[in-house]
Amino acid sequence: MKRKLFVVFASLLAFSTVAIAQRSVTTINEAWQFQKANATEKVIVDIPHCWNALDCLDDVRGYYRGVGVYTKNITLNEIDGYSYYLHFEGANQTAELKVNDKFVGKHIGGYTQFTFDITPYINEGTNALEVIVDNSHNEDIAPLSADFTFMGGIYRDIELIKTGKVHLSNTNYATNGVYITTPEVSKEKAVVTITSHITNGLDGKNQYFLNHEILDPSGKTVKIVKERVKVNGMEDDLVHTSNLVLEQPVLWSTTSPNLYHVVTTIVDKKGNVLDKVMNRTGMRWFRFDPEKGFFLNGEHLKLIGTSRHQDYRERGNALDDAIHVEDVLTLKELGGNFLRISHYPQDPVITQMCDKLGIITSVEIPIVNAVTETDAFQRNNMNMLREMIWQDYNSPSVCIWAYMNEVLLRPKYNKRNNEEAYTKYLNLVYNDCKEINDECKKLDPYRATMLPCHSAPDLYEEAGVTKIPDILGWNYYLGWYGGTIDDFKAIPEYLHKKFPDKNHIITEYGADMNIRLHSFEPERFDYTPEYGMLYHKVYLPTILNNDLMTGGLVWNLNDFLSESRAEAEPHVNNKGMSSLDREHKDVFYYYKVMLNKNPKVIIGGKSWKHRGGSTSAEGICEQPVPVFSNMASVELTVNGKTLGTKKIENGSAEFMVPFKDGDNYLVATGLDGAKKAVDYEIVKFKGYPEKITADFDELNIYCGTKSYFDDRVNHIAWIPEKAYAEGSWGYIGGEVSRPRTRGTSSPRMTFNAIGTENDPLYQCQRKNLEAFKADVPDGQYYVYLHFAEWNTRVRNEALAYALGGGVVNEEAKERVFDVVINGDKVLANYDLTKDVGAQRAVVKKFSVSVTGGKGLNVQFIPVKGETILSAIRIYKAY
Ligand code: GCB
Ligand code: CA
Repeated sequence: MKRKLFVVFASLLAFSTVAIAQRSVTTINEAWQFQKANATEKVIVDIPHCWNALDCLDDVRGYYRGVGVYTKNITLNEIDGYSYYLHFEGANQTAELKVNDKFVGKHIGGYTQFTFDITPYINEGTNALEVIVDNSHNEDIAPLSADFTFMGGIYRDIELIKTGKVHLSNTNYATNGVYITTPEVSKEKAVVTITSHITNGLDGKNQYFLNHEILDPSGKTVKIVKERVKVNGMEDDLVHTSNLVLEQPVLWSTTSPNLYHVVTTIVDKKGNVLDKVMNRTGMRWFRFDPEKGFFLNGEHLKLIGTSRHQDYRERGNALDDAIHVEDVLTLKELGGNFLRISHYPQDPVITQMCDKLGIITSVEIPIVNAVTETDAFQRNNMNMLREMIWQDYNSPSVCIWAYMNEVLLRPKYNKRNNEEAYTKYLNLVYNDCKEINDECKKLDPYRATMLPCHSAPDLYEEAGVTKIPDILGWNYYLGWYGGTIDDFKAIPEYLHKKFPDKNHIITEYGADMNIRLHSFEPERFDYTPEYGMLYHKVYLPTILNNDLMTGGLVWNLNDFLSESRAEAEPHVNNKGMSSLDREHKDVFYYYKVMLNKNPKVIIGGKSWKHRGGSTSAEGICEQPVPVFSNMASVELTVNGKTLGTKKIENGSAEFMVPFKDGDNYLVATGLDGAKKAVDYEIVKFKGYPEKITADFDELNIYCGTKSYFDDRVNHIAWIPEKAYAEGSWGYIGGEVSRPRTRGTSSPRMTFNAIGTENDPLYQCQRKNLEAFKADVPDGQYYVYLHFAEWNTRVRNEALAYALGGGVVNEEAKERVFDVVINGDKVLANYDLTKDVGAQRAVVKKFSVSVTGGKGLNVQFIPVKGETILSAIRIYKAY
């Protein structure tokens, strides 16, 4: 029998060289004409294209949500005997295709792939394509609201698929028509089921061979299945299932991500190969145990990783494959073994990469925060669900289908004033949830389901939805939006006790960390990576060390765009381990040493590009520097001098480093028995002498804060204020402005400072100050005063996510003051709101001659209300 199969296959190979009408797939991304509905002119764009790439970051509230039309002519030279399809990897959020002015079809949903059959609409020669995309808010399409920006455009590749008339289906949920599953896998054998969908575009019944050739991870053919299939004339979707068994399968795991390839061909009676596609699969089994967690191929595995959004600075959602690929490589480098593909299905290269690298995944449909009480809404959800499942069905990395992120975050009704509507709404959520979960189980009984909830277990229990999925996901931000960091330590036991028969995954945890801010006295809402570090240093060990917690996922792999946010980086959520353009923050290195086994030592502070501090008479400024390592101890030398050896605890040791102005050479040596690992770093440090000397050059002071600001725009190291002392510099009088929050106060105001990218600089201020003095030598100076009026009558859109932590907007109070520099009134009756309006960054530059050894004295004299100052730069011209 085996021999016979081999002979058949050999002849099949021989024939494949004279194959007719083989499939070809080509991207058609270049040179589309694009026009927004309100625009008068067309522009030429390339796909991937996102029309919100820039307006999602600008100072104007909102971003374009509407229609965008893409047109392009393509030339088709072989029409007879072929079928043509257009495959879209994704367009947000509805897309209607016209070919030669005729309506072909419409797709709903911004995150799943879709394919249209254009064969009936084309002719030999030039064909006009028109794609009408619309990202307007639509009550019937999820997501309705969320903490990310719903950017429009054809933001993933478009492909033209050409096949013969008899081929594997292209229109079955935009896949290539072959679905592979492994219902039963063990070390001894794997049961593999392959379901094929065949399209016959010819008249008349016919008989073909459907062949599956299975290649093991080394590329060796281990099985050939040859089946006879009979298709009717113009048969659209013939379904054929093949079952096979592989002996001693090579297993797929996170450490050895071995992939099998399945080559599927349709062959006619003469042996001509009519169509051929390749798919991947992996042999693995897994289970979730509520007491013990997750098991892959019988071995326990703590699921650790991150969630991920799909955007990038100034590209919006339109990323080339390379960045998607890089993101998954980054997660692997981190030591993560899990990616939560949230809150929607992403570019197909994402799951491909996870399969290749051995990263377990969950994929979810984009229902977020709320549901609409229409049938259309749920029908769209169900369709997206089927698209998601079939499009990633063959992916061995996908172990979980997820749905409904924090669906009860914004219930439409209030229990107290409208109990009836509230109960009805909760029932609807329950029914929708149940229908989705049932469908997952029906289409794919071999994967688990997960419902990611916000930190209100009682509410989800009340709605009954906690009973539905296999896994409960929980998004916890204790120590950020509310509570304390340490409160999280009790959460694993708490959840297990409350829902003992479920597995629990912390699907999100994180704190906002702006890469440009730093503090040695970190506190909540200062947006420094140092505060984030305190947070992660409690969350990660808690998750790692507790078997009741199946896994934990950092929110988020990268910073991501979120229009309604106005914080340290307006329109951006800063909880990423890396920035919007993928620069790593310190927490990234903490995870890297904690999650990797091979010896590593990494000096922290790598992302602090413009670092500075106030230097002593000896020209030294001592600042703490963390060194991350998974070794026993670490030694740090600075400029050739050792700072001693320290024990590594919880992944790091901290050294007080005596920085001097200029380049500082840091070398860290990790030690662990005979093992050694090294890292080095050159830190360019800007020293601002505390005692001002004759060679004074410049001073850049950030007021009303203990934070440092790394100014990436002007390449300035801003250092925190201090009180004035003779021979030195500093403020006189006043206090730090701490905006009120619900319950407490915040170290900075959160708002978009209009007219600047250096928003953080304007989000702190010293108020009621009398003066800023600097005992500078005689000479000609520029003095730059930075401020912004925080308070405005226009309220920022209430942030759904600022659960208890949000700054409370104060009513605008009148504020008028004079500024007097060395006796000259340089600003009289200055009123920021009157001058430029509230929430706008203002820099007033003054040219000052300092003579007679008097130094600089910048006085702030109130006329009405408080005086303020956010930052001051003093620069000696000559
Ligand atoms: C959440 C949401 C996520 C937000 C995150 C945050 O719970 O699921 O979409 O981005 O919190 O940062 O607030
Ligand atoms: Ca701004």
